[in-house]
Amino acid sequence: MRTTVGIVGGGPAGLLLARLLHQAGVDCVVLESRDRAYVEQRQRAGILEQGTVDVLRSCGAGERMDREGLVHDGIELHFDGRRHRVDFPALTGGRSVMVYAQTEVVKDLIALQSVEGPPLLFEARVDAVEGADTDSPVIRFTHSGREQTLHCDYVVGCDGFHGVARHAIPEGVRRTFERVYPYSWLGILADVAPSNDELIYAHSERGFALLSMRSPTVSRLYLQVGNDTDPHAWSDERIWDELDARFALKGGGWKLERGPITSKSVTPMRSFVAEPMRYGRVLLAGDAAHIVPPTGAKGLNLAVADVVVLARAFAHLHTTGSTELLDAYSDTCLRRVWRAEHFSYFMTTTLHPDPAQSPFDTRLQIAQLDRIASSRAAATELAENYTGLPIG
Ligand code: RFL
Ligand code: PHB
Repeated sequence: MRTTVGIVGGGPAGLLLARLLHQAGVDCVVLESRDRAYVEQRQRAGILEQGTVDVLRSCGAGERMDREGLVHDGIELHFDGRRHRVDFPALTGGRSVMVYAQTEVVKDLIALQSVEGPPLLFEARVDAVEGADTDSPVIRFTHSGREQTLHCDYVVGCDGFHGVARHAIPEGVRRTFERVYPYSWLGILADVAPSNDELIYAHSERGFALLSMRSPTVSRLYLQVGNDTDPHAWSDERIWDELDARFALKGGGWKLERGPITSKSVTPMRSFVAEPMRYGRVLLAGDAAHIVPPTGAKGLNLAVADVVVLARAFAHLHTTGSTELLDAYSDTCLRRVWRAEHFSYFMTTTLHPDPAQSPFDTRLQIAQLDRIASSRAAATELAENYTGLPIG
């Protein structure tokens, strides 16, 4: 088997890259280790930046998103028993975000690809990427119990944080930067209408809580918990009681509605960057190259920005024969990646009490949140980052 661009991983990064390359007339093949149902049901991100929405629309994957997605013009912050709304369009010259789950983006991209191509193989586990520093790197994978080889002009690793492609970059070349946080998120899905029209990010001395949603009838909520928490050690009642306590406002005025909980899971929080994002003819995109803690809602959006830059670079190579944009790929992406790393770190450390922190640290967090609530400049900084900086 031979192709121009071999794509390892059929998550949002791999699927969108395949779509953009297909439209640019560049051959590619996607190899995904899991089956289709698993990939379509993996619960993850919920917030699409304006730029992500624009890309999905322009590549023909925006029809259901525009019908079912919910445009959000702001978020609420709860802290010190108070609430404050951050108005995105007013602070950013009209930008907003869309609530449309990653599961739905993935379903839409797979549906398009299964009709129009390019080839997408499920249950094709990549074992190794070899020859990054040659003109023809190869992907070794196992499909239907048979070991196979895909010869490529370029390989793109879109295989997430636990993928294998990153290891094609030699140890001596690769630098990694990492921070692990002393808390995790317990996430639930509940069959109940969201109790607020917009997301609520809540700081409290009991820990962080987030109210999000998947649809007008399904709520998605998160609680800060200790690392290594067993989600099933938390009864439904304990989860709702704890959410109530963390969202509580002085003087009341807002109520969290309860409903049947249909899923519980725990996600650790990590910041991670691998540099460079390219070595020879192997390139990395999305979570394969960088992870952010989910508090800034940036992970999926960064993956989309990477593949937009990459697809442009391959299209440029295809039409002009020049590798100029490919050569600039890593530097172009890393600038945006580090901005998002900083924002995600800022949101995380401002909103989560560290279990080891002192009352002094808690007062500093409240002072920072109060600054966002009282200064247009501070609120604008949050709104610009949250709605997303321009791609490329
Ligand atoms: P993915 O989605 O991990 O996809 C990688 C794919 O590669 C496959 N794979 C392999 N295939 C073949 N051979 C191998 N050896 C392979 N190894 C792995 C995997 O099966 C998988 O299908 O990475 P990608 O495409 O880079 O996409 C990144 C996003 O999934 C991720 O950044 C976001 O989900 C992060 N994230 C959020 N991002 C946002 O932008 N907004 C949010 O609101 C948001 N909320 C979240 C999140 C992530 C969360 N979790 C669970 C980590 C909330 C949570 C709770
Ligand atoms: C989600 O809906 O899953 C979600 C929303 C905002 C975040 C993280 C996750 O910051």
